[in-house]
Amino acid sequence: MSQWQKWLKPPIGKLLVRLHRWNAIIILLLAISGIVLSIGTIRGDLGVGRVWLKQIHIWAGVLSTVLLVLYLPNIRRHLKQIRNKPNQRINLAIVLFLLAGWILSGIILWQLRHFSPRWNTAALAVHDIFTWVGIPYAIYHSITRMQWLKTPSRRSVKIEGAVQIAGSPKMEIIRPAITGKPFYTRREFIRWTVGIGAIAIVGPLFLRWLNTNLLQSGSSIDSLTKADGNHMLPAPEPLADSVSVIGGGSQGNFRIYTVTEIPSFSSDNWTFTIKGLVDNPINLNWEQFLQVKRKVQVSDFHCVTGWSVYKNTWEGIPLSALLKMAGVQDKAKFVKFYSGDGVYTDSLTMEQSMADDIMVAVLHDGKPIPQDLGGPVRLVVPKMFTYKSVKWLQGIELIQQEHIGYWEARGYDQDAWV
Ligand SMILES: Nc1nc2c(c(=O)[nH]1)N[C@H]1C(S)=C(S)[C@@H](COP(=O)(O)O)O[C@H]1N2
Ligand SMILES: [Mo]
Repeated sequence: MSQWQKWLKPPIGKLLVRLHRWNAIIILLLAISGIVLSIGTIRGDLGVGRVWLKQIHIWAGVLSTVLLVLYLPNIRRHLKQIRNKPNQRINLAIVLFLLAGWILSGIILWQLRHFSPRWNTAALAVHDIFTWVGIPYAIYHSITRMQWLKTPSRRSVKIEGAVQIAGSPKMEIIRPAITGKPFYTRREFIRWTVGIGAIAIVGPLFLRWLNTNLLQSGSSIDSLTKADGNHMLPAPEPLADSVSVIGGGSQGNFRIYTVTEIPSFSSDNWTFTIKGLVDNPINLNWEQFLQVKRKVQVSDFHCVTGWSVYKNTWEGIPLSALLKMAGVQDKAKFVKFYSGDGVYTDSLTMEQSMADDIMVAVLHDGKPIPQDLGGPVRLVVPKMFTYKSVKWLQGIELIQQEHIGYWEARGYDQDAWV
């Protein structure tokens, strides 16, 4: 066998060690990139790095799939090797189960346009839950398997009943050799400590996450409404359809995204502007804005990262009505949207902007949109991924040249149709 062949076809033991090491490195890379990606509040700091990080995460996932594929043909021999080691068998089962869940849900999220929003939402939930369980498990596994933990505990069994020999530095009596079996070995002790410690730390965080992201929907918006930092007076009077929440109440949970600090607004200085290639530029204060006729619609909300919120009852001004008020000139080819955060923008073509379900929304399920969800006023573009749905909308400009939006400039697809 040449060196090359030897490298490609190592003895099973060596192969498993090698796969194990690579798997550990890649899981670490996936954990770090995935956790950073999932933190909504640092999106702005990451900028274009977010899109890069997502690509790294995806390709690390592909690599981890390749490792699994290289491993699987050897599984029978591996099982034979560990047939008398129940802990290792349990560990193997857990690891394979975790990898399968991460890989399958990851593929759906990666190719989300080929799956329905329901599949995407389910895949994201699986991906997240597996991470909440799997990463603490991986940490537990790596701590409890560390070599320095292994050696003394093994030794302690061997020297049971022995007397320490003076001048033998490596000998160490872990517990006095009184009689019979110890209650636990040092290794078991550490395993339990690490395990219980991990559950004590991660458990409450996980439950909180579960509660805000998967379980309650209406009530989490209620708490956002209570904590709302906007001061918009008077409060908008909901229409009858909003009061009765004709959509029955939204289903699912918004993840709060922003690329800046979350801004807050007051009716004292809030304005809404339409400018650019229009015959009647518009500049409304809050009270005037509330005079404009509103409508109610029910629509779904799909983020390109995989989560959705269904059956939102939005009340607001149809974009087409506002554009009509402003008198769009023929020269105008694109509609540009400005967020009051001073950073986020996006745009639609003139033709796209005519869709009658695009709304400049003021109420969600009969209540003012809270600050965290883009209130007092946000854009809603139901048929497109919601990076188009600009939060804290304060300005619209009619322009001739195409404008590339915040996320599109950082790598999101120009084509945002769901
Ligand atoms: N001003 C502003 N608008 C924004 C964003 C943002 O970061 N800033 N994120 C967009 C993205 S990617 C999504 S999915 C939705 C999320 O809305 P939510 O934070 O209300 O859930 O807002 C969109 N509009
Ligand atoms: Mo998004």
